[in-house]
Amino acid sequence: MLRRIASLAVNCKTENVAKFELKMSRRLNARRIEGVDKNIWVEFTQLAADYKAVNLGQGFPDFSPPNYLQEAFCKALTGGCSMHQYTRAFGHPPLVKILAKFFGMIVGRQVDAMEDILVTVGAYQALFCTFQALVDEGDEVIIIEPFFDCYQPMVMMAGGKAVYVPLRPRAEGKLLSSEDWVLSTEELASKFSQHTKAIVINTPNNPLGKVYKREELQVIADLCIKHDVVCISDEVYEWLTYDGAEHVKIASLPGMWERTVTIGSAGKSFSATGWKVGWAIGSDHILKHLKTVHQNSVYHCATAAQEAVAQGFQREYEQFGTPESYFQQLPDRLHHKRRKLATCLESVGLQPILPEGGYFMIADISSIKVDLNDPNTQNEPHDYRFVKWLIKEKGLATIPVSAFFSPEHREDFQNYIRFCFVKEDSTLNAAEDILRKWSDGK
Ligand code: IK2
Repeated sequence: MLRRIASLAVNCKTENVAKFELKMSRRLNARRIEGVDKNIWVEFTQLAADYKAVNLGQGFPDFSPPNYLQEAFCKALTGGCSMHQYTRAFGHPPLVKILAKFFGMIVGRQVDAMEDILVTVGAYQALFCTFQALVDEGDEVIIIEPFFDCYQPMVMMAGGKAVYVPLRPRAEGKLLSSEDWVLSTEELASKFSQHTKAIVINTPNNPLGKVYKREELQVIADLCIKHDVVCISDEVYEWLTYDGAEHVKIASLPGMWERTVTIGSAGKSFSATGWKVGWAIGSDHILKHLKTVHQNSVYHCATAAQEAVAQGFQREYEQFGTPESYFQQLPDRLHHKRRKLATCLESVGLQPILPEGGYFMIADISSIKVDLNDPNTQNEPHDYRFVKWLIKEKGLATIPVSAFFSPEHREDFQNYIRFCFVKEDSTLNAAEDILRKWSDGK
């Protein structure tokens, strides 16, 4: 009897679900999310977890933030009632004050803590607020390829049209450094039109590691000024440059502060990606529009995490330019890991492109011959199939680089995969082991 009742209940539930689905089958989803449902991080992070692969895929450190920052978070948590309640909607006052001081020092101008800064849930939300606030139906946004994959769906969801311009290898033959990937000034200029609202740059770049030189930024700045275009500058890896490469903020070039939104991430700055504290900085006449999106969506970010990041920046401000600064220690530590990974890749016949900055290194896989006859992946780009094979057969997770290109140019860039080197040496050693055994045919 009991079993019959249970079975009736299940049938009844199934019928209700079916009816509900039938009723809503006209169109449940909004049109603006069509075509943006696939996400590289969702797909490959899951695959890496399913196969318990050594993970050089997603860009997060597998080590902890500096002790002083962890202590600051613990102190914030025990710091009384206010740390557990809402704080100022556009950014916790101690955080916006120190960000204004810090970035004012770097761009060489007065930054207004209350007007020119918005604290967000990671750089991701800063990007989302920027596109939603500035891009209208029919506006064009120039995106430089390769690009962090979320720019394109965010432009689309705002009703805009992405217009792509690729960084291209400077010359045929061996490409040893991200420095060899350059923009053609003529090609870039040809992309600006009366519909262009904004251009997105990312320096140091994910996935290539390119750090734009002052002269390259000046070309972009001149075009922005000429065509009255906003520059969205994603600088989440700003402290991570190697071999003397200099990170330049485009907002610091003449005439650019007024038209630039600079985006940053405490997650990347302090190796605390799970805290999800980010920001947008720019002139108040732009920032006020981002705040409108923020107040109508997220409104407040986590108070204690902001307090700890504020303490972190306070310490960095005091130690700036000294060996005690984490912004100096982290790139020193990563410099060694970058060399270690490059040497390993070269020794197994993968040609790495040495990044000038950031967390990642891409490598050419065109000389690697493996049997990729998995019928489930036949229609996918070569690098997707290769990465899936590497995860499933060898237990090593990386990311296909064609995911960072537009559909128009994806085909030309199917021979690279991306490795993340912000990992413990033990993780890099485990990856090296896998690659060596594979290359030795074991
Ligand atoms: N902008 C860029 C260029 C990023 O790389 C990221 C984080 N990327 O991490 C995923 C990966 O590439 O493996 C963000 C913005 C977002 O930063 P946040 O974590 O602060 O939201």
